[in-house]
Amino acid sequence: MNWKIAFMVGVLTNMAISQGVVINELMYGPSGGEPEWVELYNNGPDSVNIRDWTICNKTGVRYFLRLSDLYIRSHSYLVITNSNTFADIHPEAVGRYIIVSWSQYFLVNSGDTVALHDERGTLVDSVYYSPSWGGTGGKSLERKSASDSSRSKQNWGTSIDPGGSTPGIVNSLTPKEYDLKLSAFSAVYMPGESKSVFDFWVKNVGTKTVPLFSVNVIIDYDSDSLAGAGELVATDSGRGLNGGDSIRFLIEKISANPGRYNVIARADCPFDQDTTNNWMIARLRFSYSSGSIVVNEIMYAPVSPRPEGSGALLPSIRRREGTKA
Ligand SMILES: [Ca+2]
Ligand SMILES: [Ca+2]
Repeated sequence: MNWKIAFMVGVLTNMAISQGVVINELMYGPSGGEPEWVELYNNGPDSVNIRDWTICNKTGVRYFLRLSDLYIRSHSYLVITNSNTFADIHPEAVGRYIIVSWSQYFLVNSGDTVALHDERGTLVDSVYYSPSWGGTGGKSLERKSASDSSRSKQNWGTSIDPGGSTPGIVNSLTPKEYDLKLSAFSAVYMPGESKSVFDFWVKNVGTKTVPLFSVNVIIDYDSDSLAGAGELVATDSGRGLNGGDSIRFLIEKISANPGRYNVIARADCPFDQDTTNNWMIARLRFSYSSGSIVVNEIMYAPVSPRPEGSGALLPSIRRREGTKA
């Protein structure tokens, strides 16, 4: 079965420990024939065997998750539901869920308890939710931080995922660890100097420092919205961008083809967890005030206070010595 492949590869040498598994997301009020489900997340460093673990609601009736070995790998998810119709609605979660034969209405919509016990009957995690926490309107109730308390209302909320829930994947309310974002972009062509100037900001909206990333400027000469041969006109890179910080790139390109084209600026980091916000499009504008406009300096302006010139954040931006009158 698919889930065995997904959860057992390479983890058989680990001891079963209960630390780290949390109740991470609840679909207690589904719509459109979707079954109720509970998402578990292993927040610990080791794989966890959930053999003989149980789940219960406020009735206290415990349902076994699994009577044989089943490992949840570190930083992985497992969804528990009671019907395979779950896979019809969430095909993306196939291989990340198991069936537990709880009653049709396991999670009461007006509020309930969900508790997880290990094979010795020790409580692993529990949640006492109510609709005031979120999770109504056919959307799931998501935990924001696996490390913060499962019993704090502030740590939960309604999923903001476009699909209304995130079974088997990171929660939409959980701050991403690695997420670069293009936050502003303009492109100007100056015929008098036969050059284009691309001016854009990259912001780290994740929580962790991005050690290295690249930026690319693409002029879409043939208007197919793709980076074709010869359309990548400039590249650069940045280092050590802390969470919450921004950095400005000011790149000049001599002899870029004049014309009215769309220009794409893009930031690339191999472990970016949301690449939908990594690029922006600008229209290449013309400026005829040659000689009066000067690109003079790079501005590096982190949002959070830090000493300038600390060395962690100096990208190789092309700079031009200005001749401002
Ligand atoms: Ca999720
Ligand atoms: Ca991103």
